[in-house]
Amino acid sequence: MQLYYSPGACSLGIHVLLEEIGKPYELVKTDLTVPPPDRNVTPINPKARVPTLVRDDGSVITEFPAIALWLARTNPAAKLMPEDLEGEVRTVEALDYCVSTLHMQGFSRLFYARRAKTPEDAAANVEVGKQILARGFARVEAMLDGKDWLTGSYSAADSALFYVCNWAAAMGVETTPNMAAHFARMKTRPAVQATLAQEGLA
Ligand SMILES: N[C@@H](CCC(=O)N[C@@H](CS)C(=O)NCC(=O)O)C(=O)O
Repeated sequence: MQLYYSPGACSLGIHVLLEEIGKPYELVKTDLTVPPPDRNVTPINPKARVPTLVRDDGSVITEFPAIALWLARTNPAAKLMPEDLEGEVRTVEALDYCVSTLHMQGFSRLFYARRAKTPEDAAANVEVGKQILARGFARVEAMLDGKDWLTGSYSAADSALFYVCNWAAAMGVETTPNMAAHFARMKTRPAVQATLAQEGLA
């Protein structure tokens, strides 16, 4: 298997899952400052995004939730997803909230503000992103109430929350007490420590 990743990008969460699984895989570094036509991932993923996973048969999976689901289902011993349907649904629900809402609707507005046409547009974009994050963080705070992990036991959803919390820490965006505790808990996991070291983020 090969994971196309960029240090500290959302691919960090999939990298953590690969470390949790413990099977051999190869990391292919992608420079996201290179525009898509020339970006090294483009020939295998026309969306030109990371994470992109190349399976041993050469087939490619894109989109964090799909990659996480496939890794979890093909590596049941790693216990990254409950085996029962209700457990799987709740895990995907929590994971997708981190990816679709916190990342794509929240942090993306902060990242891409630089693409705005005017400084006013950029500021407005950041403001909307921050509002979405504030509402999202409150939701995650409630989801984590009385629990160590998003869905009761450790799962792929926690790796998605981890990359989001890592952005918050790097950008000085305040989270919530339960999120901060979750972030600290994640960093005690050997798989997370190995991932951070491999990406030069330790
Ligand atoms: N919906 C995608 C999002 C992937 C994504 O946004 N990746 C970012 C890095 S965090 C990326 O590759 N950005 C490159 C770009 O926007 O050109 C997923 O779930 O994997």
